Amino acid sequence: MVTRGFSGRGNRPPEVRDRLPPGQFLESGFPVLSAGPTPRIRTEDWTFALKDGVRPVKSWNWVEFHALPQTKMTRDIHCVTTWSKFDTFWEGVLIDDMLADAGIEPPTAHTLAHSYDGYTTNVPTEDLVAGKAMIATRYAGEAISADHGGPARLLVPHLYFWKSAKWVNGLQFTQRDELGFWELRGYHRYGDPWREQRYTDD
Ligand SMILES: Nc1nc2c(c(=O)[nH]1)N[C@H]1C(S)=C(S)[C@@H](COP(=O)(O)O)O[C@H]1N2
Ligand SMILES: [Mo]
Repeated sequence: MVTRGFSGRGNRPPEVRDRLPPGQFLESGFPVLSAGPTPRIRTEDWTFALKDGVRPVKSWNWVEFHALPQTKMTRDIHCVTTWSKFDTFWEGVLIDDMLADAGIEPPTAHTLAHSYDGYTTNVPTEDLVAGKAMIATRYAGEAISADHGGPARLLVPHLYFWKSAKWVNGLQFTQRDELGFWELRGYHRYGDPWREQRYTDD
């Protein structure tokens, strides 16, 4: 009997309670949540593009991307469907290191992430920098599986997990805060789990 009895509601040890945002429960598995079918992208076909509005800034193929500094991150993640998972371990490239390689400072305060399945999600640029977010290519020591967003997914662990776009293939800096797929469908534009910002007006 270690965490089993604590995975639902009720008695939780303080070390679990203090790490669970309001309305969340502790999940030990790793549920898959996708709005549509899983795209299968071969790494030799994969590219990632940075854009300032419509202007291309820089793009990387798989090999070029792996020549960038690689960073490890262990973080708790929180899905708006109320599961949280502790200590998930990711490896990839910090957005900071992509910007450095592109030789730019973030040009705007708003960013829209784009994915191979047409999914988008908006994140304030400041939530992507200063070591807060990465483009992850590995999970738990292995290549990220296609279901979980491989070859590469955005990881913004301090926001609800819908912000962590799977099959990500670009970041676009935008002049205004342009809403993404779920944000246009009633989910909160920011999505802070600690403030329980699930839906538009929360
Ligand atoms: N491209 C893309 N990214 C996505 C989604 C999606 O449908 N397409 N679903 C989001 C949602 S709602 C969640 S909760 C997480 C789920 O990630 P997982 O399937 O690895 O648990 O991915 C997010 N990223
Ligand atoms: Mo979700």
